[in-house]
Amino acid sequence: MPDIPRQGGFGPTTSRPWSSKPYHHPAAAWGAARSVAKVLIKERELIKGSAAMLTMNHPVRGFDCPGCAWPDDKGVALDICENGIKHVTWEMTPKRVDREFFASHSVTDLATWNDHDLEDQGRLTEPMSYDEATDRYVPITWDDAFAMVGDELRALDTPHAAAFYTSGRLSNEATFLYQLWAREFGTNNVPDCSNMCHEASGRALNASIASGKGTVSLADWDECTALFVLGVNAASNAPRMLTSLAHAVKRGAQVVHINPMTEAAATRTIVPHEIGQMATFQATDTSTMNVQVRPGGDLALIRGMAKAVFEAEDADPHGGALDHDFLERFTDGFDDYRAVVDTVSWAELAKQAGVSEKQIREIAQIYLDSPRSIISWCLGVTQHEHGVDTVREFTNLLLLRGNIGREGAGPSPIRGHSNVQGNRTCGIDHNPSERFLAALDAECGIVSPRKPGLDTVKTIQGMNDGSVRVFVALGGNFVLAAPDTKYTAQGLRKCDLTVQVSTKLNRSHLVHGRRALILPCLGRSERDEQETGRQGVSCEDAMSNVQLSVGKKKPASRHLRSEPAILSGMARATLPDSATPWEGYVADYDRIRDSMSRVLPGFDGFNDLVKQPMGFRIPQAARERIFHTPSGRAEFSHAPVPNAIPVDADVLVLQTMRSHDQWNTTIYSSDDRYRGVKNLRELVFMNADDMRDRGLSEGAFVDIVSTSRDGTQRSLTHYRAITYDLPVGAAAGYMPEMNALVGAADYSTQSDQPLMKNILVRIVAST
Ligand SMILES: Nc1nc2c(c(=O)[nH]1)N[C@H]1C(S)=C(S)[C@@H](COP(=O)(O)OP(=O)(O)OC[C@H]3O[C@@H](n4cnc5c(=O)[nH]c(N)nc54)[C@H](O)[C@@H]3O)O[C@H]1N2
Ligand SMILES: Nc1nc2c(c(=O)[nH]1)N[C@H]1C(S)=C(S)[C@@H](COP(=O)(O)OP(=O)(O)OC[C@H]3O[C@@H](n4cnc5c(=O)[nH]c(N)nc54)[C@H](O)[C@@H]3O)O[C@H]1N2
Ligand SMILES: [Mo]
Repeated sequence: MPDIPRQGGFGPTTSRPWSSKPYHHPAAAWGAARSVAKVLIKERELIKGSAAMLTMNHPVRGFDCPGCAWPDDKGVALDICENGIKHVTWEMTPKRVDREFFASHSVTDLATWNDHDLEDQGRLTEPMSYDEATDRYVPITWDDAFAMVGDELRALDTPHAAAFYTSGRLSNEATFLYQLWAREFGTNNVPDCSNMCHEASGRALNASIASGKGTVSLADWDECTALFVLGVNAASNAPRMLTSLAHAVKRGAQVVHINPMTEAAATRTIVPHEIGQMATFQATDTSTMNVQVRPGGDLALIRGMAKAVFEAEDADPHGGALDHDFLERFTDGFDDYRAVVDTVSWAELAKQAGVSEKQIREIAQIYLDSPRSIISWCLGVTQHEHGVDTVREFTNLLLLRGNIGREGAGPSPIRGHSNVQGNRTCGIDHNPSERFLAALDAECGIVSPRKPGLDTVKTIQGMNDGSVRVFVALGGNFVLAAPDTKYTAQGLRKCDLTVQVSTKLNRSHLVHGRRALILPCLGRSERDEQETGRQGVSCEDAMSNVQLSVGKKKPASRHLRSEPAILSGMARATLPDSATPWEGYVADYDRIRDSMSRVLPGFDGFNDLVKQPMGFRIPQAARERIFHTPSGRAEFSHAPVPNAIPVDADVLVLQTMRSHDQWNTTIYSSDDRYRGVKNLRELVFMNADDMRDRGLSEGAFVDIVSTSRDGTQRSLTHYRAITYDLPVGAAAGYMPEMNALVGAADYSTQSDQPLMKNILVRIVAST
């Protein structure tokens, strides 16, 4: 056992005592305001930061918030939130990581620092390359850096020995150049964070309605009469959604939260934009019902709702339980779906969902009483083995009552990174469609490879078996974000070259290949000047709106380059004879957009559309009830109800999630406000009965041992057990620390997503 018990996890080191007590205040209230003031002061950015905030998400002059993908609200003058402000301030910090910093710290030394302290050093300022002799990063010119990338890539036996990762922050324009570079070079190896995030949603929706995206807009959220929200911690991870939830409850809509944990957004909020509410401490409810489902039990619960719909139909065939006209005209596979619903008993559904038949019937009644319903979800649904089947079950339920392709109704996944959806739209897809590749080839005069590429999980395998030799990352923090931290690190260390295009120092710079580059780029809030003047880039939010984003701030260093410029430099060095106008694209991003307008469906007139206030919404056939599936209809799926209950009684299902005070691998503090925890991240939340069964008192040290599908075991020791209102058999803790417990073999066979919400563990008192 360590002398001083660790408490910080990957957050800042703290010797303050930890504490845990239930949070009783409405979400987003003064706690949020106080926390914003604290971060602004800490970063000494109070004045500048506040001024910048006024242009964030502004319909004409602003830059897009680099935080989450929730859409901007036209009706709100200042559409910002606590976590967006924290996030952009973190980017705008006046602190700098310069060549003197790297000269005075070896990589071995930096590797002992905690993750918070690495990022907290500030913004990267110039390109650096790893020098083995001194174990330090040393300055390198941009041209030499590009040449190194080009040399290493051209030396590979096959283009498939390179992988090009992206985290979902890259603008649409940069994305288009990135995938073009990879494909012109000859590979579809473009793994992305979406492989760990909403891959399941994309696959399911594509199979059901031939569109990988949700079909609803914010206007639909304002029109719906019932909202079912599954597996999202909105108050922390999509705080602007609180406004929509509060407005829905106020207008009399039903808002049902389905989650093993009753999160803060499932209670009440002080609507962030309503200053009057803030001043008078008036809270609005954000929920009309909360349901604590068993981890992985969502499919069973939704199927139970479908069963109740069929029973209502049988009891009164003219009562309108089913939308016969819609089913007849627009769907395929209804009879088989009815059959799979009929075969499963209420007892089995209730057992698998961990929710009583009575309560499932109550939720179903809300659905039956609602003329317009939306189902919305995030990682609590996707990061499970049966994520695809579960999202398809949402569509099944929606189809029964014609809740797709009309106002106020439809599926609405909550995306993660601010442009993760746009990345996919613009070609980051390891398994691209022939339609996309043909259009790309026609526009760019290349011959794209047709062989499917590697996703995140397969890239890590490839690094480890030696088939992937060069790894390029546009943003993100791969080594911590990916599963099986040790195995991922081992893979990265085997590479010939690792390239990280980043804004801040992070762990992925320290766990590197034989040769390594850190290439610093402009952040979204910064001015991007090229040959023809100031450039803007675009992003797509979770509801398919594409908007221009123009940075205003002076760049953190004069050596920084924009992501398009860095990509173009690397591409030219890799493909010296390429006919692609790499330099021309960078001189004027309108030219990138012109090319994109000819490749991407719905992007005709891209340059004009994107410059309108609030941009434009990508047209979507499924929204108009046109389904480009093989049958030409929306497809019912017929998956059996999966078993969600571990075979061994002493095994708990552990989910790994974010605290309130973190952005994925960036951890601002070791507090988790809405869950009432302070100064502690190395914890595991457990049900009181599960604690008692194991003889654990509050805060006791425990070891957590996971057993992978391949039988291997991984463990974390000296975590603190904290009682929490979770279903018996469920446990929860924080990512990215707990990626150490996710085995390389533990990914969904349906989505290839790592099972980050479904780790089978045994928890025992530490010795
Ligand atoms: N401030 C902030 N904002 C963010 C991020 C951030 O780190 N910080 N990250 C961004 C990214 S990339 C993403 S993908 C999103 C993530 O947004 P979330 O999906 O909210 O992320 P998590 O913190 O992983 O929370 C998962 C939620 O699912 C619930 N859950 C777990 N298992 C189940 C289950 O079996 N069924 C159901 N119904 N629920 C379950 C958990 O209790 C928890 O409430 O947020 C984005 N926004
Ligand atoms: N166990 C577990 N693991 C998870 C998850 C989970 O729920 N549980 N969630 C998964 C999910 S949903 C996701 S999306 C991934 C997130 O995985 P990633 O996207 O890989 O990780 P981030 O922490 O978002 O990346 C942060 C880094 O991005 C860089 N950065 C910031 N801004 C910019 C910019 O403008 N440009 C560039 N080039 N770089 C920038 C900074 O250097 C910063 O250190 O993690 C996944 N991992
Ligand atoms: Mo994500």
